[in-house]
Amino acid sequence: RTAPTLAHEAYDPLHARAVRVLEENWTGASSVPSRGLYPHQWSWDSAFIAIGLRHVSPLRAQTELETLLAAQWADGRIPHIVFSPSVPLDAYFPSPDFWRSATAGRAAGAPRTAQTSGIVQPPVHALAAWLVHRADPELSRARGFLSRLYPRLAAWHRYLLHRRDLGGGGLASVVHPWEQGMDNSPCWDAPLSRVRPAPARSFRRADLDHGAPEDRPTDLDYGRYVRLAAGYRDRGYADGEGEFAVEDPAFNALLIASEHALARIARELGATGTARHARAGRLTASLVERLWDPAAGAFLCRDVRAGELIPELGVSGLVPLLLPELPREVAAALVRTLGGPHFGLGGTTLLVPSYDLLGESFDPHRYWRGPAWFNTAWLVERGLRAHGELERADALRESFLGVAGSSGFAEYVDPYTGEACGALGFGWTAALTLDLLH
Ligand code: 9WN
Repeated sequence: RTAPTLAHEAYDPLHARAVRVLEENWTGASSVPSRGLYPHQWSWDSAFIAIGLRHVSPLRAQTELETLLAAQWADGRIPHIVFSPSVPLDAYFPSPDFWRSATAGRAAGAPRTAQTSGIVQPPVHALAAWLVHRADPELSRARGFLSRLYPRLAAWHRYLLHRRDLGGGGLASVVHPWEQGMDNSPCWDAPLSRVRPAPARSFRRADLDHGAPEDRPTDLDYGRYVRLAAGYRDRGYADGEGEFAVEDPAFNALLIASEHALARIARELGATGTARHARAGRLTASLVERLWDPAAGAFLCRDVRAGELIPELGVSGLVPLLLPELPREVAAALVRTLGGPHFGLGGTTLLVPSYDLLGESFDPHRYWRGPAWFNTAWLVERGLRAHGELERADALRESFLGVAGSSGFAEYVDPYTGEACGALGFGWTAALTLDLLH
């Protein structure tokens, strides 16, 4: 169980290759999303990586989440990046000297011992913690894994549900596209267009040292990302005033799924969990009320500052399928949308594209503006299964495994051809491959 290397299942080469990727990305107490492009610990990457690691080393899976949560801020936020002190400053932008967590984040309770960013990422953590626990309950209990994590996860959800309810309707808002995790999705184009970009000469992008420029966000996107992040930092990371605030369906669906997981964790620890399940139910109702668009057959993002829904179809609007308690007609419509002309699943596409195939901004290679990603495919696969769509789930699983293997565990792929884009040997692609193999 505590062996220094991960258990291999030699009879399945895909399994062994995925294990090797996780082994290569492990740094001792956590994982990097990929060597090269992303040399630190990322929040939602770590949650997905732990979900895969639990099959080969429950101890590493627990440690992955513990390391991330050790960098939690006193106000409850889990930072989107925990920086590795041994990596040179210019290896990734924005680096610790941009975020200045220890000084700018002091009022919000940034940790003294770790350097972090000041924004967050989707709350997959309680779901991951529960799945990791279940992989080896004995080890988990012996190490007090859940009892140590529970208060931190509860504080994290409290932060999102209170400080981040910027729209006043019960849902959490993201204040930066990096927080939602689908950085340059066309869903952000309208709210971002109001942000005056920081001058290109005021920062140096490190991502272009590793990624093809045509597969990455543009310089104009980066100018806006920098302006928003610097503004947030200069306000001491206080929530409420920023010019960008969006309620996103995937972010909130993951919060709801994690709230259910937290209820299960509470039960495991001797409480009832009833209040948390009830809260998750109320959040699901708010999600449908505020973000469901019956005409689109999908959930949309709400631009909180403009007070309107954003008329763009992204994979984020399909992720709520993950929630088993979704009204039946909503789930049925989501399944139709997935297989229809906008996402083409089971027809023209191999995996779920990140954005509407028929949308004006669709680009099969540019990051979150069309390519298919493996974490969203995994979430949709789970959703199909939760709603009894077993054949579609099986087909998506097969396709996921085929493309993950043939692409070298790519960060993202062309949704039509499966051609690899971005980094290879990408952590969550390998981890979720393992999860689907088990
Ligand atoms: C900014 C690490 C992260 C993922 C995000 C993905 C990308 C970072 C970047 O990489 O974002 O956080 O530099 O582009 O969009 O989802 O967590 O893999």
